Amino acid sequence: MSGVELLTYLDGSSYTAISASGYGMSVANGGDIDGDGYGDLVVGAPRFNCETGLALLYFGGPRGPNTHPEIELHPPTASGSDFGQAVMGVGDLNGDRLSDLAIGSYGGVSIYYGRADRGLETPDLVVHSVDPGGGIPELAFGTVLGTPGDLNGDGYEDLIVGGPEDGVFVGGEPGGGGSGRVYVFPGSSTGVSARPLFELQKASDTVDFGISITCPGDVDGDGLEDLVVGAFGSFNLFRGRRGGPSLAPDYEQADPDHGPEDNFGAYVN
Ligand SMILES: [Ca+2]
Ligand SMILES: [Ca+2]
Ligand SMILES: [Ca+2]
Repeated sequence: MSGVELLTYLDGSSYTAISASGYGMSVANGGDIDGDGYGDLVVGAPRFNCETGLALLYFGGPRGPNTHPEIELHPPTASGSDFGQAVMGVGDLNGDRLSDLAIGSYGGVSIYYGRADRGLETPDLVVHSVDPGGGIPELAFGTVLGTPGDLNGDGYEDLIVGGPEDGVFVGGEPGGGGSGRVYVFPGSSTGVSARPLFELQKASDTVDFGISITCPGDVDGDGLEDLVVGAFGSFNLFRGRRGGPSLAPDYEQADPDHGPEDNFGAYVN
């Protein structure tokens, strides 16, 4: 079944087929990926083909996006499962004025630098938090992607990736939630590196740190964009800085009246 057929099903009766593919579980403003002046749309279908996953690109135009996707993005080797679990227009990572795209899987994030010719079928690189097979759990690395932001003020947007179930498992076993990890891959004239340059720190008792990530702009007025990371029961603010963002939170807000079970912080935007 192709992505085009997925959309055809939207007009018919096979809702189950769409539901099973997970089409629409993630959607994002891709920015202007091909530089034609129209914003472009990306949609994930992470359950497609037994959770191999798929992402679909719809280019904008004078009458809005086409009803059929122009490009199907399939997971490359070593991208992990559930490709499209997270999709995000991550701004301009390599400074060529074309918006770039990140597609997250369980265990890797595929990076596509925008191209005027729309030749985006193959990612430019797949980033990981650690060397694949390095023995450190990265079960959920890539399942959360931050909105675009330039945290170090060098003019390149930076890639922010969450792995909320990574790290030490709460209760000592998988399934109880992880302490969570968040990584920053700074943009540059050559794009991002295959491994993160920064790992953000959080309080030791945090559960699912990185379950939500957003760059709300410059919240403290110092001219540098800042980062907000949600966890179950709290959110943390990391101020942007020249050379690299704050690695420890500058501000932490816990839900004053409720515990983590109320999911305070599970969504920030
Ligand atoms: Ca466009
Ligand atoms: Ca770019
Ligand atoms: Ca930057």
